[in-house]
Amino acid sequence: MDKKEIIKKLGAMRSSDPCFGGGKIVSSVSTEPLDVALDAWRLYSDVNALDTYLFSSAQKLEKEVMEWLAGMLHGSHAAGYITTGGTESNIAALYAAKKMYPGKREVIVPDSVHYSVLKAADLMGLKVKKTGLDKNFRADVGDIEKALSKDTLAVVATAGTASLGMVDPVEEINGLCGDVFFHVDAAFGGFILPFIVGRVTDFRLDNLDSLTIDPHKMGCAPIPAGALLFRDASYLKELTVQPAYIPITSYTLSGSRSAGAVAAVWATIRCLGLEGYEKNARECLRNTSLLCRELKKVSGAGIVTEPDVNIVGVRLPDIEKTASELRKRGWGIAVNKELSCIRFAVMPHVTREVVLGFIGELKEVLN
Ligand code: 0PR
Repeated sequence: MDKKEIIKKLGAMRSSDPCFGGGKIVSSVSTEPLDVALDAWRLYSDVNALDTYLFSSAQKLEKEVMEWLAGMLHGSHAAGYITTGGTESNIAALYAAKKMYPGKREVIVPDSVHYSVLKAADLMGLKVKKTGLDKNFRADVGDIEKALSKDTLAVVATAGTASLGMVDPVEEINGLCGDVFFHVDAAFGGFILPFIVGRVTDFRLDNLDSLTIDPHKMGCAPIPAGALLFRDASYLKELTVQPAYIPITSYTLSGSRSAGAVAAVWATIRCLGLEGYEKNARECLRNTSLLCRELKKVSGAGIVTEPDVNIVGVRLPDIEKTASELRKRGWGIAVNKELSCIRFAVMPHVTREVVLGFIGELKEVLN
């Protein structure tokens, strides 16, 4: 095939699926990446971030990204690396915990934990102790306290749950974690919570060991780009391997890593800056409140609970049928079978107009 034909074919394939710019994808926690990030990616597309002895500029970019994230998360000594996403970060966090406390085997997780944490425990042969949620779907702290034992390796809390956008009471959980590894999964909430006054979900928590935050979600970077931060660099030492045949020191879970992803995150952060992220967060939270308010006015519809961040569990009458009608109208939505609601993520491409458009079409479908 010649090059033009290849691209034409790909263009046709791609256009058969929806795009974020169209606004109607409301079930996804991704968004449209910036052009500058795609240019940055191309510049580093042939670079393996693992080969630090060859490509020191990629290492420098990654260091700068981590310093920037550490600054936003109040981790004056925090250190970490760019991963492929929340799943890898959560696995690597528990791997570090296991290395640090080799004799312990139990991981305490509230019911709303992301399935990647269960995957991580399974991979490492750790025992999962599930704990309950309160009436607002946040972790029940009393339950966690009861579950702690001399065999507890780690406690995982979530700052922005995947289904309902809830933030576990991490300050109280922090108080229980003096002797155990404490990981916060802020894969989704990490770029929103720093801008909500009064919320402390970062390294100001004195027992916090590690934190997941995903540039490829509210960080607006192209996929794949997650990040894992530890309280300080000593945790990375636990993970370090030094192969004899090549002069690298690797503490990452993956071997070869895309420096394109690193450059794209660097470019996105440089372009948006803290101010850009704050503006995004405010706008997304404003549109989340608008969505919740408007839903309550639609007969038979509503929300599962008031969310802490910009993910809403939307209740609809006759959910499967209503969801199917909305899909026919081009809405990219996903039904949460467990809670009988749809997961609505109010991402930056989900503007005020999109929210009001959704409400308008929902009313038409229900009439
Ligand atoms: N932790 C939390 C709190 C998450 O929400 C997610 C992502 C992860 C960890 C795992 O992150 P990665 O997907 O980057 O490994 N949760 C999304 C979800 O389950 C994954 C996703 C992403 C699903 C885009 C759909 C989608 O369109 O909703």
